[in-house]
Amino acid sequence: MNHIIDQDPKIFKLIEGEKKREQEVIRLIPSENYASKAVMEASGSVFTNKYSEGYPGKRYYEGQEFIDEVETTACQRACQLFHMDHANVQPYSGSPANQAAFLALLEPNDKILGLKLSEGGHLTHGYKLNFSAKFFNSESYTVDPKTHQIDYDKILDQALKFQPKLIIAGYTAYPRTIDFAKFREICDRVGAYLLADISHINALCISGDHPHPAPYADIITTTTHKALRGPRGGLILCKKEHASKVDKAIMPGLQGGPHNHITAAKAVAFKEALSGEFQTYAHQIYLNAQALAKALLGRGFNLVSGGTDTHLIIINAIASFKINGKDYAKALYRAGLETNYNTVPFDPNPPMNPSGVRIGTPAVTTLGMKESDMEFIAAKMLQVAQNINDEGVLNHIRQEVQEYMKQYDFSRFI
Ligand code: DSN
Repeated sequence: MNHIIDQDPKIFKLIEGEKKREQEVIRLIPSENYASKAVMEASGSVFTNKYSEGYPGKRYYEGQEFIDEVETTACQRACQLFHMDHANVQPYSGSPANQAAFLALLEPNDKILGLKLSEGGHLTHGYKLNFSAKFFNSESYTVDPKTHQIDYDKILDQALKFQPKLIIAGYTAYPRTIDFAKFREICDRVGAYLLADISHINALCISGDHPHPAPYADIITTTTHKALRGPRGGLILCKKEHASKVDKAIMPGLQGGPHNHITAAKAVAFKEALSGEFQTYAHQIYLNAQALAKALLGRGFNLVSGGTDTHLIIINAIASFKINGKDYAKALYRAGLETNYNTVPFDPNPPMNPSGVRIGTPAVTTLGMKESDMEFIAAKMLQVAQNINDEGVLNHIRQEVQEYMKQYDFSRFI
């Protein structure tokens, strides 16, 4: 940082502020993490200077001898990691990856079926204001009102009536196991493609703590950050038969020049994720989420679906403490615990002021937290709920959290 400090002290100061913040708060947003310094170095490398529209060996610019090998390596590693025939590492993030999957498999106005946004689906899975509903004919399935879990029989009935050309499985705020085999059966009954968006569960699919969609999905999309711990970016994996359509959908269909520095960082992250150490980390994410859910349930918290099978938990703050999700998340943050507010299934409240708070264990697991640390987190979360309007108590908890965080070694990331 010894150049930016002189050249742009304002931005330098803001970066330093964020560095300090990330070391002082307990980061529980399930889509966030700490990327390794190796990933950060690659993403800050000279590859940011280079244009490479096209694919390795077929570019429109000269000077590709290094980036071609980087991109080929990233694709090979991604295929090995996710057991799929073909990888495209160029998507700028998860949303463009989903757009490209649609563009590859569908025509405008084709029918798509995805989980409703307010029940855990993603914007790009058919939300009315998103491209996925504006350019395609979208219908949403819902979770069961009692169990808050996916009801496969109901989805089959809906699919038989609606006849979608694409069904999306894989979510942003759904804490339970997804049965990709059952989704394949439903897709086969109606002749639909299966798109598995594993952005949230990517690491658990790698470690075997969540079933892998590879045998069942036509296309898999994922972000490369979140639990996977790479740079901010997207990835598409597919069967051989869809490879050329997927590549054409990304370029020229949707994007221009790939972000080569991010491609390099993705390659580094995939190498990390192929290691035994990553398997241990990903399994610990799962164990920590189990321990955190148990610790919260033991303290009277109401959790959507009654718990978790994955890395994430949704607390119904209204049902737990008669506090709305936004107020609770804001109080938690004042006490040094970072979460995001989230709708709960069939939420009577609007998305900007919903009933729930979403938490997850990837970032704290990266730091080295174990099951016993989840007791500390649950205890502090209860104390915040019980003292939501007492700034003195919230400040005291924040100091305790800052002290607690001093035991972790951030030099690997920051
Ligand atoms: N916005 C992301 C998340 O926080 O889960 C999903 O794309």
